[in-house]
Amino acid sequence: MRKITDFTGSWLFSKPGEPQKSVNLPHTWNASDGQDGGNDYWRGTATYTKVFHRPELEPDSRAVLEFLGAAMTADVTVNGVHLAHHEGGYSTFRVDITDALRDENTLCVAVDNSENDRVYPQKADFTFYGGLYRGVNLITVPAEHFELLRDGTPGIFVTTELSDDLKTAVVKVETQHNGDEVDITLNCVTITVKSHAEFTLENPHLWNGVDDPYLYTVTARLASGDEVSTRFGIRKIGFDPNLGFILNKRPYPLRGVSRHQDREGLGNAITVREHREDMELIREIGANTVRLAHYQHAQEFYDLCDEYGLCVWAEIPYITQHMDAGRENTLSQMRELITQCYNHPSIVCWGLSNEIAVHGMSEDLTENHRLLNDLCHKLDSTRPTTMAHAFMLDKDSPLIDIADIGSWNLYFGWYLGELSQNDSFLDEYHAAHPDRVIGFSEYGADANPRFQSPKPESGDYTESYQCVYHEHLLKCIEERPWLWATHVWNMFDFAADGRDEGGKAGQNQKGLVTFDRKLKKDAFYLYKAAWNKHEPFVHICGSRYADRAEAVTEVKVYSNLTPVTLFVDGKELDTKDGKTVFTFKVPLTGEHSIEAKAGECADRITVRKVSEFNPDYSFSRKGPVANWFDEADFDSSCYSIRDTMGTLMQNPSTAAIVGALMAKATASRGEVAKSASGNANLQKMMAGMSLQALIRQAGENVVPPEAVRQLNAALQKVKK
Ligand code: GCB
Repeated sequence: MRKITDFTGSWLFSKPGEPQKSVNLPHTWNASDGQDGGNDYWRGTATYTKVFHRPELEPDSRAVLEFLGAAMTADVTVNGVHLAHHEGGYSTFRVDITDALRDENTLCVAVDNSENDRVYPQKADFTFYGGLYRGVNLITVPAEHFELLRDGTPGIFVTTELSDDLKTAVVKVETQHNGDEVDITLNCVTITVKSHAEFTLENPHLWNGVDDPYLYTVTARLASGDEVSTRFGIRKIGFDPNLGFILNKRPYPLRGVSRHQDREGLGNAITVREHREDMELIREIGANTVRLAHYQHAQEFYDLCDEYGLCVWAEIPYITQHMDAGRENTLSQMRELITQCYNHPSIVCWGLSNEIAVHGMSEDLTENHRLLNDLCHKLDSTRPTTMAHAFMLDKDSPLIDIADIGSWNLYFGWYLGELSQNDSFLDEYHAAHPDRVIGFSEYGADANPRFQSPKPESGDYTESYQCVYHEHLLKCIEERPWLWATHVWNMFDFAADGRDEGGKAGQNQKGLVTFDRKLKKDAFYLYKAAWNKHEPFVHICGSRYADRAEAVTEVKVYSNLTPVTLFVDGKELDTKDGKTVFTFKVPLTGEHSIEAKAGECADRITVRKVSEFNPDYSFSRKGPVANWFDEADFDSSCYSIRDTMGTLMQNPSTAAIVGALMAKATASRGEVAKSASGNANLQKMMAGMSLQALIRQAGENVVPPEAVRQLNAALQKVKK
């Protein structure tokens, strides 16, 4: 019989330069990243040691260790014998340790998250935690058993084929084992075969997304008693350039969010509790899809997606920068992802890479994608491949045609450009490529809920601008049902060690929910109002914007009900009909209680009239950024940062000044700055923007206020 022993307890952890300590798994040595600006972001090799007795084994039984996540590479040694080396921090791998066992055993796992040139990810906007951050199990199986070692296989694979009228399903079950025959059981029918069985189901109960995510279970059993089982779903998926995503023959636009797995204080060492909590929040917002970025997530999470009917974009961390030495690693991470996740009905596509061409194209990069794409098709003929492209990728790049369907990461209205450019980009691309299936794989804006503004602007990190941004983007995606999937970047704030901006070091704050999952930002309720059809609610934005200097303030209400009535100090102010967003103007005289009511639901905030804007609400006003200049700094007969990039690049002197700035920005941060130098599309777009707007969007850490002042002074020396 198969026996699984939990190996998460009683490990000794040792990291160079620190005394050994006892730890339990899951564990990462980077747990506090994101809270201290990455000062504690140590990357290197640490070891986990565990002593254990020989497990009870029948003759010819095997003992196999299962690692559910060792970031990023691991070397496994038992009693001094090196048994395995694994590269890739997000997948399961298993090691047969039988022949190295003694009565008392010492297991030692050296785990390494240091920089190298072959294991992805090496360059990306998230923290590369190190550690044994998921579970470890000891599995013992009889001599005759299902395969365990090859790519972390489940040993059983289910492929379903559903007839066009959705009335008949053929369920094909394949098993991997070393026995002579196997009993495969589905719906109380058992078929004995060498390894493959087929079942035909009439009127199958379909897996129908969030409406009815029905799951079947199939079990396979060998004469030795070794048994595996898996859940699966019966569904038909389709992708159409004009209709978008199709589930069981009906258009079913995928609208949802992306998720990184980490959590404040825990890093990536999370448990089922955190997975469930994340899923509850994603369900509350009413999403029907989740992009599990930018790597393989825990099996528990794909299981939850199966159970709740979310369609999943699954991907490997082939991201930002192609490495010539990394080809084998992309292939092995993809092989593991597909092998380990094949049976999840929630997964609808395999993501080959993310913004991989931002540092330029190469033969090797293209070839790597072809190989990956072929591998996906070979391992799975039922799901398409996709890629997330950065907006500046050449629209005719040969890369675009490699994957079956495409998707774009667009940040107009945040990193650069205007909100409306999201709409025009998508429309122009759709018109130019009517046969391509197009998705919107990322869009978002950072918000620190401490920051508030009556006049939200791109780049101000306010919760208020995040709302303005997402109101526009929600409309944009609602008007384009042909987008096969859209994913907000991101559902949760996450650790990004390289960042220090918006009042928080080490975090990307594009989440709709904070890193600790304790605070839902106002924009969370915008999507909840648009997508959640089951839980009536009303939400008043700006509860954290209590002190208001304006005489008449705007109060926005998000609700999935209509009409919404606003009461000020108990008196009815106005009632609005509409959908999702309800905007009211409220005159302020002192302290007011503002209440919104819709149906049975109500929400209340308190605001106060103050004489001056409360500087605590502003990130930029803390420093001199908002008041960089007096009018005296601008002589209109000379160049200045108010000129467009196009104008500045035409004059050799000002072009040289701007060129030097771009070089500096490139050195410090930003894919946009990096790729701008060699990218014609991007340069064209930037030509129409003022240098001041570009700098504001790049952020203070890229171009600090003093540098902006010096830059403007230098430009002012050049006569027009
Ligand atoms: C992107 C990346 C993602 C980043 C995001 C951002 O395009 O794909 O990994 O976190 O932008 O917030 O800048």
